[in-house]
Amino acid sequence: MGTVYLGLGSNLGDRGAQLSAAVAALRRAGVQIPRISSVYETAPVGPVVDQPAFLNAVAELTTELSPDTLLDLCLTIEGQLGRVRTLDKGPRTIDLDLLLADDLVQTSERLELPHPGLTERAFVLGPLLELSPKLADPRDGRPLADHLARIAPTQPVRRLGDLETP
Ligand code: PH2
Ligand code: MG
Ligand code: MG
Repeated sequence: MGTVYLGLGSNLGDRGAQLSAAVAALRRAGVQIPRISSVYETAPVGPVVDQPAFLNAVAELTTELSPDTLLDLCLTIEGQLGRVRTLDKGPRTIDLDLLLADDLVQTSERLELPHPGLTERAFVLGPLLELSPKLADPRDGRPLADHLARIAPTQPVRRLGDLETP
């Protein structure tokens, strides 16, 4: 594997500290993170509307780990940072989602790439395109910027600033 884009989200506790802690834990595990987007504050999207606002960011990862092994690592880090899985799509201390892994298109039971929600979520596309504005969807070649332009009017995101990383 080469470049992976990872979505980070938090809407419980010290949201910024948890995003930073996840980045630190990935680096400790040997994952290289050359670039991280700004942090955005975003209103909840999806079926659970009545939950706190999220902080979201996207990190660019360079790793030789396979997507499945990287997913395992992300799940371990989520657990270490106190994530408790209660309500699906509900509040969480930390959420780490594999968004894109090079041009890989895969559908397996535990991992779909690109992330199935990628083109419908401004809280993902905003920070992702900040890092790499020309990215296209490997499933159909369509620029991801076209999707962001379509959904941005109904999903405002607010750029806060840089993530504090040690
Ligand atoms: N994550 C979800 C559901 N809804 N909304 C925002 N704004 N940010 C998220 O990270 C988020 C969400 C499920 O993973
Ligand atoms: Mg998610
Ligand atoms: Mg997730």
